Amino acid sequence: MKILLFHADYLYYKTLKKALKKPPDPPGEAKFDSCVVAFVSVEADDSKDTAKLAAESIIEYARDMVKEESIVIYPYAHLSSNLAKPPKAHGILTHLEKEISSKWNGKIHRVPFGWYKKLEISVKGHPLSELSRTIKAKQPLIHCNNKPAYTLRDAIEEGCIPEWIVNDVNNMIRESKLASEKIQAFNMDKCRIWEHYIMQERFLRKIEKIKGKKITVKEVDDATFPETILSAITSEAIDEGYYAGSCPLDSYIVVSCENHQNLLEALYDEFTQDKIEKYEISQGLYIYGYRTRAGKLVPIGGSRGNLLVLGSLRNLVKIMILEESMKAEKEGITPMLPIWLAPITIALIPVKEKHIEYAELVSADLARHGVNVMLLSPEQSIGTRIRQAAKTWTPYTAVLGDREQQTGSITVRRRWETGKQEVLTVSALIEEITGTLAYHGVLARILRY
Ligand code: A3S
Repeated sequence: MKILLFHADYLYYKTLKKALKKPPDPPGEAKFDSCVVAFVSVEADDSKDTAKLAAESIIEYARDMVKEESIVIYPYAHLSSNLAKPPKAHGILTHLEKEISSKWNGKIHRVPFGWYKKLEISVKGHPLSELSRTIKAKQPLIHCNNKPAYTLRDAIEEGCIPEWIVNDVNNMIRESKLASEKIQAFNMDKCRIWEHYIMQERFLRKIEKIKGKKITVKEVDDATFPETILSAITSEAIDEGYYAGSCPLDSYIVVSCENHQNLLEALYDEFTQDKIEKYEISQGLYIYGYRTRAGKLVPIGGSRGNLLVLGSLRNLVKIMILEESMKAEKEGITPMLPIWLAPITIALIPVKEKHIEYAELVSADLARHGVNVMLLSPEQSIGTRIRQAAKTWTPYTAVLGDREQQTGSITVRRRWETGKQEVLTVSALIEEITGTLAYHGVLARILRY
């Protein structure tokens, strides 16, 4: 939706002639003294949600910016080349009017739609008296059936979310001070919190009933985990249509039990009547999921040995990696991601400015073979750049200097071989990496890596 906002001394209009065969509004004539005028072009992608956001924006302009009490909505089809068809545009404009009047104590008038009009306007001329706005509805947080679901209602209808969750979320928001504070603090949407407040509570109670004892929830210590890795892993999944929570209050439920599948089936009986599916993603590491009506696999848990982790895909990946790294650290091993899961496989570190060209050649060669490369140019010292690569957990780091450039080689450190480095030809390194990348487990496919 495109909006042109004016703070006017007056506006006068008179409908003269039909612009549509059957204009949905009757003809009219009116004059308004001091008022805010919003010329509005409704665009093809607009929805009632857009109208709601537009209403907020127009009210904010009138109330906070120009302190005006009267608003005039003027249908105006000249601000966009992607207009909504008249019936839809009219529907959205009437909704916009409704939204404004429900939140606005001042006057509101909507100018007739579908007419050629005589128009006179006098704009006040102060710095805020002419503004434009583009309003887009927020990005959806839940995807289902391959297309974004803009509302919880869509998601329920697609079978992505059972209705009780929505009712519980609504009650929770009404009743829980804590929840509403957290929502405000993180500017979170209802959809985003459903998992954390509702699923968690609901599942905890259910698990306690099944197991007959109290369960506590762990908070993930984000400081120990490179957030960049997590976002890279999970954003792909979100695009693919899997719900992967990205709530800053990430917490997860870890249960120690024997028959994971039975427990999950009991927990998810409200989501699916089908069997919970189980996949081995790497040795001894399993992921569980159920299919939505649209056939999408929704990951719900992961396990190693007796340990079952419940939560969003993001949490699953996170906790599995965390558990792995804690185990690794205990054994004195540097924690790392499997090479196929690491968003960036190799960091290239040219020693000096003059080595950048060689580093770019190597980088292009690696990229041609599907290897994700991060090139850290020499603005900082070599030590700083090596630490930077270590922080992002790149499995390989390579320093490129005179010797490498002259011999067409690359000096490689592997994250899992602390203190060691090896000189390799670029093609030998490519062979090593692509050999590992060729193994794509189920999780890799889910995550599209
Ligand atoms: O196109 C003829 C008139 O129908 C209305 N209209 C729209 N308004 C906003 N957004 C859209 N997508 C619209 N599609 C149709 C407008 O009233 C439009 N008329 N020349 C002016 C009237 O003064 C005009 O835009």
